Amino acid sequence: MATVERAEVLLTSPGRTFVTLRITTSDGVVGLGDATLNGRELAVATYLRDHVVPLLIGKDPARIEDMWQYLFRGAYWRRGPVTMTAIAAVDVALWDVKGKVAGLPLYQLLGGRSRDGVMVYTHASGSSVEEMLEDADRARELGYRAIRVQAAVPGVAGTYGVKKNGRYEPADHALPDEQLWSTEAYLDFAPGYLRAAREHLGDGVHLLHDVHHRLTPIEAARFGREVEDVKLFWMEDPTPADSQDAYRLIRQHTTTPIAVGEVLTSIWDVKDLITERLIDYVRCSVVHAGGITHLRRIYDLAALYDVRSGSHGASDLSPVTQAAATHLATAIPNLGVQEHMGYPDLTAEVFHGGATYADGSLHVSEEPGLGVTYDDAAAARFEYEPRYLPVARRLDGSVHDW
Ligand code: GCO
Ligand code: MG
Repeated sequence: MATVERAEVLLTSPGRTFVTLRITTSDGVVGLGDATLNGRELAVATYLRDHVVPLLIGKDPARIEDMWQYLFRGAYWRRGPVTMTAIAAVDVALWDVKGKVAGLPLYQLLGGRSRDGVMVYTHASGSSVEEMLEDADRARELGYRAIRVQAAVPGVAGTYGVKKNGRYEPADHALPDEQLWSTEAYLDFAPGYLRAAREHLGDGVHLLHDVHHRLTPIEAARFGREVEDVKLFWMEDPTPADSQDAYRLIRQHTTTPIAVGEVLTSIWDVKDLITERLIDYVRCSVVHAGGITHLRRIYDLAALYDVRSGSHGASDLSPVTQAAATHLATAIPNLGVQEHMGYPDLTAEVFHGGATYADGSLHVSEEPGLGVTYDDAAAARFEYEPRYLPVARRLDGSVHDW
Protein backbone atom coordinates (compact mmCIF):
# COMPACT_ATOMS: atom_id res chain seq x y z
CA MET A 1 0.00 0.00 0.00
CA ALA A 2 1.26 3.47 -0.88
CA THR A 3 1.24 5.94 2.01
CA VAL A 4 1.38 9.71 2.34
CA GLU A 5 5.09 10.45 2.56
CA ARG A 6 5.17 14.24 2.48
CA ALA A 7 2.70 17.11 2.78
CA GLU A 8 3.95 20.65 2.13
CA VAL A 9 2.20 23.96 2.69
CA LEU A 10 3.24 26.40 -0.05
CA LEU A 11 2.67 30.17 -0.02
CA THR A 12 3.14 32.44 -2.99
CA SER A 13 1.80 35.78 -4.25
CA PRO A 14 1.91 35.84 -8.09
CA GLY A 15 -0.40 38.85 -8.52
CA ARG A 16 -2.37 37.76 -5.44
CA THR A 17 -1.83 35.36 -2.55
CA PHE A 18 -2.42 31.60 -2.71
CA VAL A 19 -1.84 28.80 -0.20
CA THR A 20 -1.40 25.32 -1.69
CA LEU A 21 -1.09 21.91 -0.06
CA ARG A 22 1.07 19.40 -1.94
CA ILE A 23 0.87 15.75 -0.95
CA THR A 24 3.46 13.25 -2.20
CA THR A 25 2.91 9.51 -1.78
CA SER A 26 5.52 6.78 -1.21
CA ASP A 27 4.96 5.86 -4.90
CA GLY A 28 5.94 9.40 -5.90
CA VAL A 29 2.42 10.49 -6.93
CA VAL A 30 1.79 14.21 -6.28
CA GLY A 31 -1.61 15.77 -5.46
CA LEU A 32 -2.47 19.48 -5.10
CA GLY A 33 -5.12 21.13 -2.94
CA ASP A 34 -5.95 24.84 -2.59
CA ALA A 35 -6.00 26.22 0.98
CA THR A 36 -6.50 29.94 0.32
CA LEU A 37 -8.70 31.93 2.71
CA ASN A 38 -8.52 35.50 1.45
CA GLY A 39 -7.07 37.91 4.02
CA ARG A 40 -6.70 35.16 6.66
CA GLU A 41 -4.28 32.90 4.72
CA LEU A 42 -1.77 32.31 7.49
CA ALA A 43 -4.41 30.89 9.84
CA VAL A 44 -5.08 28.01 7.41
CA ALA A 45 -1.37 27.55 6.62
CA THR A 46 -0.63 27.21 10.34
CA TYR A 47 -3.64 24.94 10.97
CA LEU A 48 -2.41 22.66 8.20
CA ARG A 49 1.26 22.68 9.15
CA ASP A 50 0.79 22.32 12.90
CA HIS A 51 -2.36 20.23 13.22
CA VAL A 52 -3.06 18.37 9.97
CA VAL A 53 0.19 17.48 8.20
CA PRO A 54 1.45 15.38 11.16
CA LEU A 55 -1.79 13.35 10.99
CA LEU A 56 -1.43 12.62 7.26
CA ILE A 57 2.03 11.09 7.21
CA GLY A 58 1.89 7.30 6.79
CA LYS A 59 -1.85 7.22 6.02
CA ASP A 60 -3.46 5.52 3.00
CA PRO A 61 -4.09 8.27 0.39
CA ALA A 62 -6.82 6.18 -1.26
CA ARG A 63 -9.20 6.47 1.74
CA ILE A 64 -10.58 9.92 0.94
CA GLU A 65 -13.95 9.69 2.70
CA ASP A 66 -12.32 8.23 5.79
CA MET A 67 -9.73 11.00 5.88
CA TRP A 68 -12.51 13.60 5.57
CA GLN A 69 -14.39 12.11 8.52
CA TYR A 70 -11.17 11.74 10.52
CA LEU A 71 -10.22 15.40 10.07
CA PHE A 72 -13.76 16.71 10.59
CA ARG A 73 -15.00 14.57 13.48
CA GLY A 74 -11.54 13.99 14.88
CA ALA A 75 -10.91 17.72 15.51
CA TYR A 76 -13.91 17.84 17.89
CA TRP A 77 -14.21 21.59 17.03
CA ARG A 78 -16.60 21.86 14.11
CA ARG A 79 -17.01 23.79 10.88
CA GLY A 80 -15.84 27.34 10.27
CA PRO A 81 -13.79 28.68 7.35
CA VAL A 82 -10.30 27.85 8.70
CA THR A 83 -11.06 24.20 9.48
CA MET A 84 -13.16 23.60 6.37
CA THR A 85 -10.56 25.18 4.07
CA ALA A 86 -7.82 23.01 5.58
CA ILE A 87 -9.95 19.86 5.16
CA ALA A 88 -10.73 20.92 1.58
CA ALA A 89 -7.04 21.20 0.74
CA VAL A 90 -6.39 17.63 1.92
CA ASP A 91 -9.53 16.29 0.21
CA VAL A 92 -8.77 17.85 -3.18
CA ALA A 93 -5.11 16.77 -3.05
CA LEU A 94 -6.22 13.18 -2.37
CA TRP A 95 -8.71 13.26 -5.27
CA ASP A 96 -5.87 14.53 -7.48
CA VAL A 97 -3.72 11.60 -6.32
CA LYS A 98 -6.55 9.13 -6.95
CA GLY A 99 -7.05 10.42 -10.49
CA LYS A 100 -3.36 10.12 -11.25
CA VAL A 101 -3.19 6.59 -9.81
CA ALA A 102 -6.23 5.59 -11.91
CA GLY A 103 -4.93 7.44 -14.98
CA LEU A 104 -8.28 9.26 -15.24
CA PRO A 105 -9.31 12.93 -15.15
CA LEU A 106 -11.20 13.73 -11.95
CA TYR A 107 -14.64 14.14 -13.58
CA GLN A 108 -14.50 10.49 -14.65
CA LEU A 109 -14.12 9.41 -11.03
CA LEU A 110 -17.16 11.54 -10.16
CA GLY A 111 -19.44 9.69 -12.57
CA GLY A 112 -18.33 11.04 -15.95
CA ARG A 113 -19.66 13.87 -18.07
CA SER A 114 -23.13 15.32 -17.68
CA ARG A 115 -22.23 18.10 -20.14
CA ASP A 116 -19.58 19.22 -22.61
CA GLY A 117 -18.64 22.50 -20.94
CA VAL A 118 -19.55 24.40 -17.76
CA MET A 119 -21.41 27.67 -18.36
CA VAL A 120 -19.62 30.48 -16.54
CA TYR A 121 -20.41 34.11 -15.74
CA THR A 122 -17.95 36.95 -15.89
CA HIS A 123 -17.97 40.38 -14.26
CA ALA A 124 -18.87 43.65 -16.00
CA SER A 125 -18.58 46.85 -14.01
CA GLY A 126 -17.94 50.56 -14.31
CA SER A 127 -17.49 53.78 -12.42
CA SER A 128 -20.49 54.97 -14.48
CA VAL A 129 -23.43 53.14 -16.06
CA GLU A 130 -22.02 53.84 -19.56
CA GLU A 131 -18.69 52.32 -18.59
CA MET A 132 -20.46 49.25 -17.14
CA LEU A 133 -22.44 48.77 -20.37
CA GLU A 134 -19.23 49.00 -22.44
CA ASP A 135 -17.65 46.40 -20.18
CA ALA A 136 -20.71 44.16 -20.67
CA ASP A 137 -20.33 44.54 -24.47
CA ARG A 138 -16.73 43.40 -24.14
CA ALA A 139 -17.88 40.34 -22.16
CA ARG A 140 -20.39 39.46 -24.87
CA GLU A 141 -17.68 39.74 -27.53
CA LEU A 142 -15.67 37.21 -25.52
CA GLY A 143 -18.63 34.83 -25.79
CA TYR A 144 -20.01 34.99 -22.23
CA ARG A 145 -23.70 34.08 -21.99
CA ALA A 146 -23.96 35.14 -18.34
CA ILE A 147 -22.69 38.47 -17.00
CA ARG A 148 -22.63 39.93 -13.49
CA VAL A 149 -23.25 43.70 -13.60
CA GLN A 150 -22.15 46.19 -10.90
CA ALA A 151 -21.81 49.99 -11.18
CA ALA A 152 -20.39 52.54 -8.76
CA VAL A 153 -23.12 54.22 -6.71
CA PRO A 154 -22.76 58.04 -6.97
CA GLY A 155 -21.41 59.46 -3.72
CA VAL A 156 -20.38 56.02 -2.39
CA ALA A 157 -16.60 55.85 -2.81
CA GLY A 158 -15.27 52.33 -3.32
CA THR A 159 -18.62 50.70 -4.22
CA TYR A 160 -18.28 46.90 -4.11
CA GLY A 161 -17.47 45.07 -7.35
CA VAL A 162 -16.13 47.90 -9.53
CA LYS A 163 -12.89 47.20 -11.42
CA LYS A 164 -9.78 49.34 -11.16
CA ASN A 165 -7.46 49.33 -14.21
CA GLY A 166 -9.49 46.56 -15.86
CA ARG A 167 -9.42 44.14 -12.88
CA TYR A 168 -11.53 43.66 -9.80
CA GLU A 169 -9.32 42.56 -6.92
CA PRO A 170 -10.76 43.51 -3.52
CA ALA A 171 -7.84 42.30 -1.35
CA ASP A 172 -5.36 44.89 -2.59
CA HIS A 173 -4.18 46.72 0.56
CA ALA A 174 -1.54 45.80 3.16
CA LEU A 175 -4.11 46.85 5.78
CA PRO A 176 -7.90 46.91 5.16
CA ASP A 177 -9.07 49.72 2.88
CA GLU A 178 -12.07 51.50 4.39
CA GLN A 179 -14.92 51.93 1.91
CA LEU A 180 -18.21 53.79 2.14
CA TRP A 181 -21.71 52.40 2.11
CA SER A 182 -25.16 53.95 1.88
CA THR A 183 -28.17 51.62 1.63
CA GLU A 184 -30.42 54.53 0.62
CA ALA A 185 -28.15 55.58 -2.27
CA TYR A 186 -27.77 51.97 -3.45
CA LEU A 187 -31.50 51.23 -3.37
CA ASP A 188 -32.21 54.47 -5.27
CA PHE A 189 -29.57 53.79 -7.92
CA ALA A 190 -29.07 50.05 -8.56
CA PRO A 191 -32.51 49.09 -9.99
CA GLY A 192 -32.06 51.74 -12.70
CA TYR A 193 -28.72 50.42 -13.93
CA LEU A 194 -29.91 46.82 -13.86
CA ARG A 195 -32.83 47.88 -16.08
CA ALA A 196 -30.39 49.78 -18.34
CA ALA A 197 -28.27 46.62 -18.65
CA ARG A 198 -31.29 44.53 -19.65
CA GLU A 199 -32.38 47.12 -22.23
CA HIS A 200 -28.87 47.42 -23.61
CA LEU A 201 -28.10 43.69 -23.82
CA GLY A 202 -31.58 42.39 -24.67
CA ASP A 203 -33.06 39.07 -23.56
CA GLY A 204 -30.39 36.71 -24.90
CA VAL A 205 -28.01 37.00 -21.95
CA HIS A 206 -28.24 35.98 -18.28
CA LEU A 207 -27.80 38.97 -15.96
CA LEU A 208 -26.56 38.49 -12.41
CA HIS A 209 -26.03 40.95 -9.57
CA ASP A 210 -24.13 40.67 -6.26
CA VAL A 211 -25.62 42.63 -3.33
CA HIS A 212 -22.68 41.39 -1.23
CA HIS A 213 -24.50 40.99 2.11
CA ARG A 214 -25.49 44.67 2.40
CA LEU A 215 -29.29 44.75 2.96
CA THR A 216 -31.74 43.90 5.73
CA PRO A 217 -34.36 41.27 4.88
CA ILE A 218 -37.11 43.81 4.19
CA GLU A 219 -34.78 45.97 2.07
CA ALA A 220 -33.78 42.87 0.10
CA ALA A 221 -37.45 41.96 -0.38
CA ARG A 222 -38.14 45.45 -1.76
CA PHE A 223 -35.09 45.32 -4.02
CA GLY A 224 -35.91 41.87 -5.38
CA ARG A 225 -39.48 42.91 -6.11
CA GLU A 226 -38.43 46.18 -7.73
CA VAL A 227 -36.09 44.45 -10.21
CA GLU A 228 -38.41 41.56 -11.17
CA ASP A 229 -38.91 43.04 -14.64
CA VAL A 230 -35.12 42.81 -15.24
CA LYS A 231 -35.44 39.00 -15.03
CA LEU A 232 -32.17 38.54 -13.17
CA PHE A 233 -30.59 35.07 -13.31
CA TRP A 234 -29.94 35.70 -9.61
CA MET A 235 -29.56 38.31 -6.89
CA GLU A 236 -26.57 37.19 -4.82
CA ASP A 237 -26.14 37.42 -1.04
CA PRO A 238 -28.83 40.04 -0.48
CA THR A 239 -28.40 39.89 3.34
CA PRO A 240 -25.53 38.90 5.66
CA ALA A 241 -25.19 35.10 5.54
CA ASP A 242 -25.50 34.55 9.30
CA SER A 243 -29.26 34.24 9.46
CA GLN A 244 -31.08 31.73 7.28
CA ASP A 245 -34.56 32.82 8.41
CA ALA A 246 -34.01 36.16 6.65
CA TYR A 247 -34.70 34.29 3.43
CA ARG A 248 -38.18 33.22 4.56
CA LEU A 249 -39.18 36.87 4.59
CA ILE A 250 -37.49 37.74 1.28
CA ARG A 251 -39.09 34.72 -0.40
CA GLN A 252 -42.59 35.85 0.58
CA HIS A 253 -42.19 39.05 -1.40
CA THR A 254 -40.27 38.38 -4.58
CA THR A 255 -39.77 35.90 -7.41
CA THR A 256 -36.26 37.19 -8.18
CA PRO A 257 -34.05 34.08 -7.89
CA ILE A 258 -31.60 34.05 -4.98
CA ALA A 259 -28.01 32.73 -4.73
CA VAL A 260 -26.22 32.27 -1.39
CA GLY A 261 -23.23 30.37 -0.06
CA GLU A 262 -19.78 31.82 -0.73
CA VAL A 263 -19.12 32.41 2.99
CA LEU A 264 -20.92 29.26 4.16
CA THR A 265 -18.70 26.29 4.79
CA SER A 266 -20.77 23.18 5.46
CA ILE A 267 -23.91 21.29 4.54
CA TRP A 268 -25.36 22.20 7.94
CA ASP A 269 -25.01 25.91 7.12
CA VAL A 270 -27.07 25.59 3.91
CA LYS A 271 -29.44 22.75 4.90
CA ASP A 272 -32.45 24.94 5.81
CA LEU A 273 -31.93 27.23 2.81
CA ILE A 274 -32.08 24.17 0.57
CA THR A 275 -34.75 22.02 2.20
CA GLU A 276 -37.13 24.96 2.71
CA ARG A 277 -36.50 26.02 -0.92
CA LEU A 278 -35.42 29.49 0.24
CA ILE A 279 -32.72 29.82 -2.45
CA ASP A 280 -32.31 28.80 -6.08
CA TYR A 281 -28.51 28.52 -6.33
CA VAL A 282 -26.05 27.31 -3.72
CA ARG A 283 -22.73 29.14 -4.13
CA CYS A 284 -20.45 27.24 -1.72
CA SER A 285 -16.99 26.57 -3.11
CA VAL A 286 -14.75 23.52 -3.22
CA VAL A 287 -12.06 25.33 -1.21
CA HIS A 288 -14.13 26.79 1.63
CA ALA A 289 -16.72 24.02 2.01
CA GLY A 290 -14.61 20.95 2.69
CA GLY A 291 -13.48 19.93 -0.80
CA ILE A 292 -14.97 17.72 -3.51
CA THR A 293 -16.29 15.15 -1.02
CA HIS A 294 -18.35 17.65 0.95
CA LEU A 295 -19.47 19.95 -1.88
CA ARG A 296 -20.70 16.90 -3.80
CA ARG A 297 -22.83 16.06 -0.75
CA ILE A 298 -24.24 19.62 -0.71
CA TYR A 299 -25.05 19.46 -4.45
CA ASP A 300 -26.78 16.10 -4.03
CA LEU A 301 -28.96 17.49 -1.24
CA ALA A 302 -29.66 20.58 -3.38
CA ALA A 303 -30.71 18.42 -6.35
CA LEU A 304 -33.58 16.97 -4.30
CA TYR A 305 -35.02 20.47 -3.86
CA ASP A 306 -34.45 21.91 -7.36
CA VAL A 307 -31.56 24.04 -6.13
CA ARG A 308 -28.68 24.32 -8.60
CA SER A 309 -24.97 25.01 -8.20
CA GLY A 310 -23.46 28.46 -8.59
CA SER A 311 -19.89 27.82 -7.56
CA HIS A 312 -17.99 30.81 -6.15
CA GLY A 313 -15.05 31.40 -8.50
CA ALA A 314 -13.41 34.68 -7.54
CA SER A 315 -9.67 35.07 -8.14
CA ASP A 316 -8.90 34.35 -4.48
CA LEU A 317 -9.80 30.72 -5.26
CA SER A 318 -6.67 29.36 -6.91
CA PRO A 319 -6.46 27.61 -10.31
CA VAL A 320 -6.43 24.35 -8.31
CA THR A 321 -9.91 25.15 -7.01
CA GLN A 322 -11.04 26.35 -10.42
CA ALA A 323 -9.99 23.02 -11.93
CA ALA A 324 -11.61 21.01 -9.11
CA ALA A 325 -14.85 23.02 -9.37
CA THR A 326 -14.95 22.56 -13.15
CA HIS A 327 -14.48 18.78 -12.84
CA LEU A 328 -17.30 18.64 -10.29
CA ALA A 329 -19.57 20.89 -12.38
CA THR A 330 -18.90 18.73 -15.44
CA ALA A 331 -20.20 15.67 -13.58
CA ILE A 332 -23.16 16.83 -11.45
CA PRO A 333 -26.74 16.81 -12.80
CA ASN A 334 -27.74 20.16 -11.22
CA LEU A 335 -25.29 22.74 -12.56
CA GLY A 336 -26.51 26.32 -12.51
CA VAL A 337 -23.49 28.39 -13.49
CA GLN A 338 -19.92 28.86 -12.24
CA GLU A 339 -18.18 32.18 -11.61
CA HIS A 340 -15.20 32.97 -13.84
CA MET A 341 -13.29 36.03 -12.74
CA GLY A 342 -9.90 35.17 -14.22
CA TYR A 343 -6.49 35.69 -12.62
CA PRO A 344 -3.72 38.28 -12.73
CA ASP A 345 -1.32 37.34 -15.59
CA LEU A 346 1.45 36.37 -13.14
CA THR A 347 -0.65 33.57 -11.63
CA ALA A 348 -0.18 31.42 -14.75
CA GLU A 349 3.59 31.45 -14.13
CA VAL A 350 3.05 29.36 -10.98
CA PHE A 351 -0.01 27.25 -11.79
CA HIS A 352 0.17 25.47 -15.15
CA GLY A 353 -2.68 23.64 -16.88
CA GLY A 354 -6.17 23.45 -15.39
CA ALA A 355 -9.54 24.48 -16.80
CA THR A 356 -9.66 26.45 -20.05
CA TYR A 357 -12.20 29.02 -21.23
CA ALA A 358 -13.92 28.89 -24.61
CA ASP A 359 -17.29 30.19 -25.84
CA GLY A 360 -18.85 31.09 -22.51
CA SER A 361 -17.80 27.85 -20.81
CA LEU A 362 -14.93 26.40 -18.81
CA HIS A 363 -13.58 23.04 -19.97
CA VAL A 364 -11.74 20.45 -17.89
CA SER A 365 -8.33 19.14 -18.82
CA GLU A 366 -8.16 15.48 -19.88
CA GLU A 367 -4.95 14.98 -17.88
CA PRO A 368 -5.22 12.48 -15.01
CA GLY A 369 -6.44 14.02 -11.74
CA LEU A 370 -7.00 17.79 -11.69
CA GLY A 371 -4.58 18.54 -14.51
CA VAL A 372 -2.78 21.36 -12.64
CA THR A 373 0.94 21.55 -11.81
CA TYR A 374 2.76 23.89 -9.41
CA ASP A 375 6.02 25.51 -10.51
CA ASP A 376 8.28 25.85 -7.44
CA ALA A 377 10.91 27.96 -9.18
CA ALA A 378 8.30 30.47 -10.34
CA ALA A 379 6.53 30.47 -6.95
CA ALA A 380 9.82 31.35 -5.22
CA ARG A 381 9.95 34.59 -7.23
CA PHE A 382 6.66 35.79 -5.66
CA GLU A 383 7.19 36.06 -1.94
CA TYR A 384 4.06 35.99 0.25
CA GLU A 385 2.58 39.46 0.71
CA PRO A 386 -0.21 40.01 3.25
CA ARG A 387 -3.32 41.61 1.73
CA TYR A 388 -6.63 42.37 3.41
CA LEU A 389 -10.19 42.62 2.17
CA PRO A 390 -11.80 46.06 2.64
CA VAL A 391 -14.03 47.08 5.54
CA ALA A 392 -17.23 49.06 4.87
CA ARG A 393 -18.43 52.02 6.90
CA ARG A 394 -21.80 53.78 6.65
CA LEU A 395 -21.83 57.51 5.96
CA ASP A 396 -22.02 58.14 9.75
CA GLY A 397 -18.76 56.22 10.28
CA SER A 398 -20.19 53.02 11.78
CA VAL A 399 -19.15 49.59 10.44
CA HIS A 400 -21.37 47.86 7.90
CA ASP A 401 -21.09 44.40 6.29
CA TRP A 402 -18.60 44.56 3.44
C1 GCO B 1 -17.88 36.99 -5.62
C2 GCO B 1 -17.44 37.40 -4.27
C3 GCO B 1 -16.02 37.85 -4.19
C4 GCO B 1 -15.64 38.03 -2.73
C5 GCO B 1 -14.26 37.56 -2.51
C6 GCO B 1 -13.81 37.69 -1.08
O1 GCO B 1 -19.08 36.88 -5.77
O2 GCO B 1 -17.05 36.75 -6.46
O3 GCO B 1 -18.38 38.19 -3.62
O4 GCO B 1 -15.76 38.99 -4.96
O5 GCO B 1 -15.79 39.34 -2.32
O6 GCO B 1 -14.18 36.22 -2.92
O7 GCO B 1 -12.55 37.12 -0.89
MG1 MG C 1 -20.30 37.31 -4.15
